[in-house]
Amino acid sequence: MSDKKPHAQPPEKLTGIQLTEVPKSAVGVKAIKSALTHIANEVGMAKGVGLLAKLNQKEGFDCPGCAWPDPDEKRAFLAEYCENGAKAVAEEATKNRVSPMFFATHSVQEMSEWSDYEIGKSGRITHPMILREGSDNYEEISWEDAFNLIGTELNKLDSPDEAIFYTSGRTSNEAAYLYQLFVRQFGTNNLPDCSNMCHESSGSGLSETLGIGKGSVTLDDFNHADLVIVMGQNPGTNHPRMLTALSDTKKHGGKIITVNPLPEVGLMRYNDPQNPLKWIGSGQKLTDIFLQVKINGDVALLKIIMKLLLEKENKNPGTVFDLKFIEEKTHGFNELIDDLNSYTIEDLLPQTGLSLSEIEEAAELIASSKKIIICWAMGLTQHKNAVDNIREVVNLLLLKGSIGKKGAGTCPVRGHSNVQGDRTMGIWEKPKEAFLQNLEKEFSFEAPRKHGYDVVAAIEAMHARKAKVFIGMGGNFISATPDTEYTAEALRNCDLTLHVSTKLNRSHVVHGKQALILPCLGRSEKDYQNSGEQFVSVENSMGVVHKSSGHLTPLSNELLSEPAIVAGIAEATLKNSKVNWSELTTNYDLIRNKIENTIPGFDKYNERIRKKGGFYLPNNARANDFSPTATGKANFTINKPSDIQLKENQFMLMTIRTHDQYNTTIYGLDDRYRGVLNERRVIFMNPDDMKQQGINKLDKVDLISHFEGEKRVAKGFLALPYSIPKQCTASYFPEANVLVPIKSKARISHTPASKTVVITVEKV
Ligand SMILES: Nc1nc2c(c(=O)[nH]1)N[C@H]1C(S)=C(S)[C@@H](COP(=O)(O)OP(=O)(O)OC[C@H]3O[C@@H](n4cnc5c(=O)[nH]c(N)nc54)[C@H](O)[C@@H]3O)O[C@H]1N2
Ligand SMILES: Nc1nc2c(c(=O)[nH]1)N[C@H]1C(S)=C(S)[C@@H](COP(=O)(O)OP(=O)(O)OC[C@H]3O[C@@H](n4cnc5c(=O)[nH]c(N)nc54)[C@H](O)[C@@H]3O)O[C@H]1N2
Ligand SMILES: [Mo]
Repeated sequence: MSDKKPHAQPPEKLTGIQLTEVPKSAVGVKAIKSALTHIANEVGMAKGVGLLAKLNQKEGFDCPGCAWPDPDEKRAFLAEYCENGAKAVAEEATKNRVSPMFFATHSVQEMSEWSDYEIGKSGRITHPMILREGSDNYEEISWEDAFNLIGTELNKLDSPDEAIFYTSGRTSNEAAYLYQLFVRQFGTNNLPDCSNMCHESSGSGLSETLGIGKGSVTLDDFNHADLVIVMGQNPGTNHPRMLTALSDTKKHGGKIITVNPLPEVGLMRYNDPQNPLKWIGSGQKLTDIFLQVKINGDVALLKIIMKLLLEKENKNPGTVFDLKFIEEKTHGFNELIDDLNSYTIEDLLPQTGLSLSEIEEAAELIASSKKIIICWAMGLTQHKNAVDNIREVVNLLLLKGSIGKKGAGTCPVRGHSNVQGDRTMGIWEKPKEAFLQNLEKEFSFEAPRKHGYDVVAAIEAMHARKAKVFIGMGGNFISATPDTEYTAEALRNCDLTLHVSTKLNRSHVVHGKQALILPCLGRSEKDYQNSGEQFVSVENSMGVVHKSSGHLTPLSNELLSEPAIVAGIAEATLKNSKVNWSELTTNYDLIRNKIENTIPGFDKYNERIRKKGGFYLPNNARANDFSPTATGKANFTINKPSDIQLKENQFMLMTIRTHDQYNTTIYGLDDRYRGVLNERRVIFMNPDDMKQQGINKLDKVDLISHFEGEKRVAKGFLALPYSIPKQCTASYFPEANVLVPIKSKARISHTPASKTVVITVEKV
């Protein structure tokens, strides 16, 4: 093998940018055209349309796109999908195949020189593959040999804590449950997951304040809200079906405030995809008040809003705050008021980049609204003070009594389609004692108590050779994680890296001494086990657990389901397990029975999961009960604005998604809603900042991140003037991940701070 190491970063090559006007509204004809083009190219039209008809229907399969819920009642035939859901399905059902012949033809080094787009478009993996030590090409391996090799490597470790078991968020409840059970029987809680990089800050902030780490609203609440505030989220791209819910809020007379450094098109105007008469034209206005906040200015903004509300409340007591709710249900109100009084608006204002009059207008609307929903995603959760962001959101809702009642509450909008379910199933490095005890009782073993590594700690452990085997249940670890070069060293330090995957990705080429790829069935495919055809279940962003049944014939006879793969690994590894792994996977009802016996909320799981639309899990915050918190009440908390000080010529960089990607899977090279076509290596900048730096439109620049005296460089980006606050910039994930320092993470949740990267921009 050559000394050259396979590339962990996408190549620096530019692809030929074209700029267009930023569209005025989202969805509409272009979205439908784009969806159909992806379907036609990847899957073929006839099969593709059949697939879409099954998507998110009560008898169909769950969209692998996002975790936005389906309507409880009416579901339009052929309409519960969106442009990006169609792209997600097209990616999975693609005609392209990565076969043993493909691997024989393309070395690991060669594939690492391709862009993520090219890697992904190679297609679905058809056979289990192994990269042997010293070899530059993957070769076929039997399932049995693969399982035995894994068992041998795991049992060779000095301690079970030397293995890392990562999970991405597409894994079904059934597979996730078996996986965590196997890992705990093996003897570790090293179960980091994509959630650590995603909504962990929401979980941390919400559990402490409201006693549940999940959101409290249901889809129907959007029909009853006076006001929906959307913070740090781009639903037009990442949760397109949410636009229907926002549109419903408007239809019922509610208002929308958007808080975002970018005027994301989808939030501004929208054409209803389910009403063809409305596909053309300028669409419906969604956002009533747009607060173009500076990156990481949210705590400062929320504090100003709460100070303005306090002023109004003091003038007319009982008209702004819900005093009865505060008195009966909450803890720490006086401390919050003292904290608010310790700040002045003048001190806070510069962090927001907004004028006081803009904030006053928003505060007025909040003051007069009784039922408020606050939605958020990565714009709030990926900062050093991300947990503060979430807790400050909760403070505002509590002041208004906007929780635990119809039309009001918390709405952290989840990403991966089953990321919430995976956590419910025990994919967590910090399991609760009661959960472990239930497992022990049901399966007669001693579960480990020591907390495991989260994503950042896992990378550091592999880097230090404290962990030597990496197993990924889905996902694309090298491209999703921060500090690409550091993480690559960590993975290369491993004795074995193993990925259970559907499609080829960069993590397959940045590998340990030996590497395995185990190909699995996708959501859209039928899953046959000994007792016949199986279905799986998933939990959406609003805590509804429902069924998902594949529709397509599996692309290769060699694929196994995720539960079957876990069972295979478990049997080859565990010598004294009392679990009959292969029997459990003959019929997933048996796994669901075990879930019912060990996890609260799943009574009569097998019966209720067969009901159309599934069932809601219990949710104390929704039920206006905060007894699970430490104080037994909903807690007000004291939070800190950003403490990042930019030096002269420094900028804040947020790493975001284009309209044409699913995390690290690149569907295409366009970001249509931001007017950028055929190029991903761009940086959006404020036009005045560009002038000041002497940077012209489309100049080539290098991005250099600065953290505790360390520098990291991403080369060759095109500068684009854009509507973004001063000193704020944006670039795309995963190209910019190399700039995110491993140690730059949120307090408490440890989520990488991928939205607050301090950079300088240097003209090449
Ligand atoms: N098509 C598609 N769908 C997806 C995904 C995908 O990649 N593609 N990914 C899925 C996953 S896993 C997730 S987690 C979600 C992600 O969904 P989003 O969170 O919507 O995704 P991002 O692109 O990270 O966008 C973050 C948004 O926050 C804003 N923002 C950034 N920093 C700040 C800040 O400091 N304050 C405020 N107020 N706003 C800020 C950005 O301008 C941007 O609009 O989407 C899920 N759905
Ligand atoms: N800089 C920066 N970094 C980020 C983010 C950011 O905003 N900025 N966002 C973060 C967030 S929110 C998240 S959630 C993570 C995402 O991190 P991951 O979940 O690790 O990444 P994905 O790109 O979603 O994983 C895609 C891969 O999953 C595999 N796959 C797809 N479907 C299936 C399936 O059904 N089963 C199995 N076994 N495998 C499957 C395919 O092989 C595909 O290549 O990235 C994080 N990283
Ligand atoms: Mo995510």
